[in-house]
Amino acid sequence: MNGRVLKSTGSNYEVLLENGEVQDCRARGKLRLKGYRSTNPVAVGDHVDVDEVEGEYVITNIHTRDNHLIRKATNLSKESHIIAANVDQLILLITLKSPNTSCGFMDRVLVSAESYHIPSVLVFNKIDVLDEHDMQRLEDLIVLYRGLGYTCMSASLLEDVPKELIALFKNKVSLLSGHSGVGKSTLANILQPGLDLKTAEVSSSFNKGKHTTTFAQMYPLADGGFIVDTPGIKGFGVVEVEPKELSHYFLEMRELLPECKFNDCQHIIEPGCAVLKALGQGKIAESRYASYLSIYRGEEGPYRKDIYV
Ligand SMILES: Nc1nc2c(ncn2[C@@H]2O[C@H](COP(=O)(O)OP(=O)(O)O)[C@@H](O)[C@H]2O)c(=O)[nH]1
Ligand SMILES: [Mg+2]
Ligand SMILES: [Zn+2]
Repeated sequence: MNGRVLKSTGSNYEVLLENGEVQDCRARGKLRLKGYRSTNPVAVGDHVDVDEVEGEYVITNIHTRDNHLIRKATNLSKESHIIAANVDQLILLITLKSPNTSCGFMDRVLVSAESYHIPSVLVFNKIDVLDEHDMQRLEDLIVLYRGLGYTCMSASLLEDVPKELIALFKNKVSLLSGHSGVGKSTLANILQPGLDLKTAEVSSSFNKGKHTTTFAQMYPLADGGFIVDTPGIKGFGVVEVEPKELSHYFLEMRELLPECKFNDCQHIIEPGCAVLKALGQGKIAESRYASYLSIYRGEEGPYRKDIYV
């Protein structure tokens, strides 16, 4: 039988089977997808084969993953923990007021998602609280990020919810990301009344240094699709990308890379750099290049504490 892992608690898995039942499963010993050195063999979002033997359900096979979110088990460890697999999209909620989301934060999340091969959609919320000046900033940002190829939309979730926003989630596995207070819980509740994402609550205790052992979980939406909740995991924004690879995850830089004079160009001071040339011509936004430099130099910024999925 085919199934989809909804929840993992270390050694037991909740799997949605193709017949619509949710069953507790264990994984067959030594089950492991080739090429992974993770502490957990089976991850939330995995497509699996399940066998039923005398009322016991056993995961016998993991299908190849389209993508996966991964964290190092500890800073020193080579082993990693797979947070979730086969995520279709990241929905990044942004507010320009209460709270303000900086370009630096947005770019960190986008680069992070890009490095996991997860497409992102930008949703600007709380437009009801914006004045004329903020509205201009909003328009500029939408022009910038649409120009990069990202889908952008704006909303005021308390007033009315755009149909296109709801439609985004249909039959997709989505991660909701954004600062605390941007409206993640509000949106989750609109999509699935009663859905209580743990993200914010656990994340705030996480910030106080408490250890949390809560596991990621995938919640089915009534209209089809899933939201992945990753309590306590600041999986986005803390970019785990080698500095020399970083420009691959800035969409406007990626296409210029073959034009840099040096193969190993880092786009900082090198002669014949196509990125610096495009920056000088105004073809790359200064805010984007500033984000590039900030991530490249390993600056986390004061907003780091609020970062979570
Ligand atoms: N003015 C305004 N407030 C909103 C909007 N969407 C959500 N809020 C409010 O913003 C606060 C934070 O929302 P919440 O969903 O808890 O954010 P979360 O921390 O990202 O989960 C709540 O008081 C919401 O009612 C909106 O479009 N406009
Ligand atoms: Mg919340
Ligand atoms: Zn260059």
